[in-house]
Amino acid sequence: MSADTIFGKIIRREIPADIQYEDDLVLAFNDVNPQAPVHVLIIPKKPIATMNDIGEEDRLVVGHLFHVAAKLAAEKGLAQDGYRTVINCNEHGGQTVYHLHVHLIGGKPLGWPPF
Ligand code: D5M
Repeated sequence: MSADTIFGKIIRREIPADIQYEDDLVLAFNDVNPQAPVHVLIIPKKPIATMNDIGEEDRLVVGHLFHVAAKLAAEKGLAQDGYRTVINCNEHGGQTVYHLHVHLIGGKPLGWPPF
């Protein structure tokens, strides 16, 4: 379903990352190219390539991605002022790494719309 990506290498600890959270289903680490004071990526350990590849069997892990994002947002003091979660899909969505990931972005007022 999905070729290996740089995020697979992070999961297997073949390359370093600034890890913020880990459990048996997901891993969260700081984005290497942060767009705001807080920019964390939350990924499933299962290598789902894009939004389009989420299956029925992935409902638990996809829900968990957002639960972990909300927990990290609270831990980082973003809950009150607010923050954004984003999943980019394929070329028009601006996806560059083909391993599903939720961007958690915050710590400053964010512009909208994003284009
Ligand atoms: O977002 C892919 C994101 O992944 C982009 O914001 C940069 C980030 N990235 C790429 N390589 C790394 C490593 N090695 N560590 C941390 N973050 C990384 P997309 O939604 O696909 O455009």
